[in-house]
Amino acid sequence: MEQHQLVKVSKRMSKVLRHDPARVGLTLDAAGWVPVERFLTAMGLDRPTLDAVVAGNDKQRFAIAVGPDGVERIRASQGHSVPIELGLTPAEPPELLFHGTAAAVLASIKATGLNRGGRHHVHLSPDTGTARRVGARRGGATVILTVLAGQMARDGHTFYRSDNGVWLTDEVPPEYLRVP
Ligand code: HQG
Repeated sequence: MEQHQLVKVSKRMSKVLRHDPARVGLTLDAAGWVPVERFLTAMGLDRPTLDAVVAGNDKQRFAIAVGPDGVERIRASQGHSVPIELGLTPAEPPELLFHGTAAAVLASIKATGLNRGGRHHVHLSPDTGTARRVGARRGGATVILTVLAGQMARDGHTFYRSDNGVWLTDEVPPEYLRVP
């Protein structure tokens, strides 16, 4: 299957596993997992396609794991809006993290900080290149904000790192943002 087709499947999988499992008749367990067999049937996918999407994904968005019951399950590693508990353990962030976004929302972010919106957390990138790619999804001019993550952690804010290396926190108040 060609790369652009795999990207299309990946987007459809993200939609179902993060936001709307019911659209294909699925329910996620409390940690966001669904049995692979059931997922394939509900999505109308074959296993080689699923494996190609999971293995070839530029951001490793999906995780497959075998549970204690021997059943293989899949979930999205981050980005959910449905109420699931990823079960991540708090982690010590690097001193600086980054957030790429649209220049158009800069004034609002300066005023209220970074909010999680419809997702469970604010998503932060470990490097500016990643942040730039995240911000570019919005189209138009992009800005990269620097987040004083080390200082936030010392002040009592909790950080998590998803299985695919995205840093997550509840909010970033404006005083911890350095804006270009
Ligand atoms: C913005 C993708 C105005 C925020 C990415 C962002 C990431 C504010 C948007 C993951 C604001 C939310 C998440 C405020 C935040 N005023 N705008 N006070 N606070 N915003 O998509 O971080 O490719 O929910 O800057 O790579 O862009 O899907 O978050 O622009 O990891 O795997 O509100 O999604 O991953 O947008 O992206 P999003 P995000 P995938």
